[in-house]
Amino acid sequence: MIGYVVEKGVSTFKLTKRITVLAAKVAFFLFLSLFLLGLWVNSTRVRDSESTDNRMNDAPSEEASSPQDATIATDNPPVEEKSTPRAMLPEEPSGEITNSIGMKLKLIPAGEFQMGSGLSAAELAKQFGRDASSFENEYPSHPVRITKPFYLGQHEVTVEQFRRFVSDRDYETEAESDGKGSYGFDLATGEVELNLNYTWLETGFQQGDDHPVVNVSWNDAVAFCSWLSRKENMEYRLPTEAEWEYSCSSNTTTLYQHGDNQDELALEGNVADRTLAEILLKSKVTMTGGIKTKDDYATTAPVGCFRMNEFGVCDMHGNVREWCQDWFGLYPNDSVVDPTGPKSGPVSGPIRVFRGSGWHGFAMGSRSAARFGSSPDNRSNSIGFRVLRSSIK
Ligand SMILES: [Ca+2]
Ligand SMILES: [Ca+2]
Repeated sequence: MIGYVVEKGVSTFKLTKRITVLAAKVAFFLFLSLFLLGLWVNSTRVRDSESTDNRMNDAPSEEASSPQDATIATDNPPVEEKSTPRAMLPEEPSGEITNSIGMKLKLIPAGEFQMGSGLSAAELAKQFGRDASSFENEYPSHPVRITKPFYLGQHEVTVEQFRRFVSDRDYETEAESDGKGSYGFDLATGEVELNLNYTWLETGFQQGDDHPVVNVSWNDAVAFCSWLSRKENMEYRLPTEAEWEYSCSSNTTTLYQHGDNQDELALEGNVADRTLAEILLKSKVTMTGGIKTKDDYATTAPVGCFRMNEFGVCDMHGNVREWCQDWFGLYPNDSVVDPTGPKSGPVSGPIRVFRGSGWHGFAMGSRSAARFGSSPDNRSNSIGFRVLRSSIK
């Protein structure tokens, strides 16, 4: 009985166990089926999602011309990249750039130099046969630090470049607008004449489009810079006197960028030379100064005819004199950083600086340290300008 019961109990136990095992298998199968079904549904959703994203991302490039797709693209913009927009990146300084009017500009590095004459006024007076007082405004020689690189026009502003400004702005130079005209030069007579008919378009001598513009006042030059600044959304201006001398001397301490021999100016600057002297022999005028060598130009030369200096700029010593930004003032006694000159003109009258010599200037005035000044509304057939552009926008 016990055995039966036991047997029966065993039998009952075995039956119960089989049912339990079977139920477990069914449950496991159902669980596995549900699990696999779940995986499949989730996978399908992911695929649908990826497919939709691809369509959204592809739409602008594939159907950019479709207004409808353009709207879709706008409503569902692609994920924004975290990179900085290109326009916001700082501009990489380049050794040379060409601007929107074809003007080449050279990158002038930051640095230090000794501004003013390195020779005493007595030594200069002896060398050039002048009174020492002719050089007194070049002292004291003082250290100047230029802290930022800048772009400087490789050449003086040309007639063609100035014409673009005049045409675009419908601009009238001061020589045209104030009824006084400017200065012309007649090679046949050797005479310089102030005449209403003389303007930047008429100088009395032949000028091509690639010659430096002259008969422009300081005010005209500043107006040109303002026009170019607005046109390119960059800062253009006249160089300060310190920036000009730093660029002209270009790491040299001699009178000229090539050395101290004035007759070698013929290699790197158009000044009053034997070419002009020989032509004037036929006129009533006799030229008593000027270099003994020939630079082959009696009046203005096309810009860039002469060799460039160490900074890559041309015609700093000659061709035309160049307006600078500063009011004319006395030099400081101590070292200065990025000087901009006096805040106003001197007591003797408002005078703006111009630097370098020109086609009828003598070697004395071609020196890197030589200084000149004139009223900002003055104009001359030997004064032009070049521009400076900040290196970073
Ligand atoms: Ca010359
Ligand atoms: Ca010049």
